[in-house]
Amino acid sequence: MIGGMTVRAGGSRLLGRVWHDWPCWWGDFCAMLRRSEPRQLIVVAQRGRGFAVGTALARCGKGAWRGKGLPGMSGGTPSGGGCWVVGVIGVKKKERGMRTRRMAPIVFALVAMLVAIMPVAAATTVVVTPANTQGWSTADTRTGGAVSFVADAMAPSGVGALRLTTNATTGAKAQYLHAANTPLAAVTELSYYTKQVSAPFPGAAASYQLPVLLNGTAGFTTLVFEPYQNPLRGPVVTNTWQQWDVDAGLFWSSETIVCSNGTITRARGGPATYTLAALKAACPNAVAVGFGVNIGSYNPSYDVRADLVSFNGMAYDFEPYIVVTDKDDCKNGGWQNVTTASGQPFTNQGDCVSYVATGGKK
Ligand SMILES: [Ca+2]
Repeated sequence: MIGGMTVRAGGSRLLGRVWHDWPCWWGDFCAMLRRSEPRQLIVVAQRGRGFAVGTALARCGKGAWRGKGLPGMSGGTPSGGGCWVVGVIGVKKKERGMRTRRMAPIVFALVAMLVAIMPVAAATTVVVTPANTQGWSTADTRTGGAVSFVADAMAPSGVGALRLTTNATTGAKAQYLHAANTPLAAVTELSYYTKQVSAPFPGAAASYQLPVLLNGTAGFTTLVFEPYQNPLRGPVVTNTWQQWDVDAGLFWSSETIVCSNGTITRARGGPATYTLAALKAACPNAVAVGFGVNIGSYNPSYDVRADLVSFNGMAYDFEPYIVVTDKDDCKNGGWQNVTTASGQPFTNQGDCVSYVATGGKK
């Protein structure tokens, strides 16, 4: 493979270029993408021992995935194993329908191959911004509740985090969820970071929510992890980022559901009594249909933050903006998607390139 070449497959152009500095497994389907190119992409990548599959815009820098402020996947500097993009499908909109059908079996083959030879990734990160929410939505956010993206210099990843607030009413609720379709039996890793900024209750923090169908296609309930109900995980400390090992904790259920091996009893607000193992044992056909964070209802006057919300090894890094790190990110309209380190937008491509070239002056 020769750097800079456009690659072709099946007569349709794959967006991006061959990245010649990295080993690649899949011949014609190996390409690196420019940030400014369309986001209807499926990327299969390996970084170190992990891999990621998803709709994302990934970019490998020379020798590194630059972990901060990139859209799509990022995750810091890889250890020696390197980074392979083994399958990329990126087509212009008018070609997409045809290409999606044709390429799907190839993607599944790639995924199967990766699953067969590698453990599940421990820490693949997807950057979520207001402009590119990566499948997240405000879901059941109600009057008086709000979800926003804020700068936070102490956030565990990047330059910011997700903010959830409720006003003084008990009906206020703020929620941010991502869809899933994963057998509960296959759910092994759940975690997130929270920071309580202010609240009337010492243990207040965003809960980790896991909407599930406990009987596979029926039996909907939401399993809820709340940091203050999990004393083994430590107390909530105001104005401090804290990571919570959710899969090792206790959950309460929003509904009573009778499963094949036991009944899960509703306990809205707690106490949290169910381990993940107990839920899997009682409800062997359960499917996780989403995950995310929530405050309310009956959590008035909360101001809390969350970041690196992780589901089965895929961590979501909430960021208010994307800081430019490479002048290539400015080209082909890309300047409109990136900002200075302090979040200031650029006025044109030249402004953006100049900012990078001068090491951050604007
Ligand atoms: Ca962040």
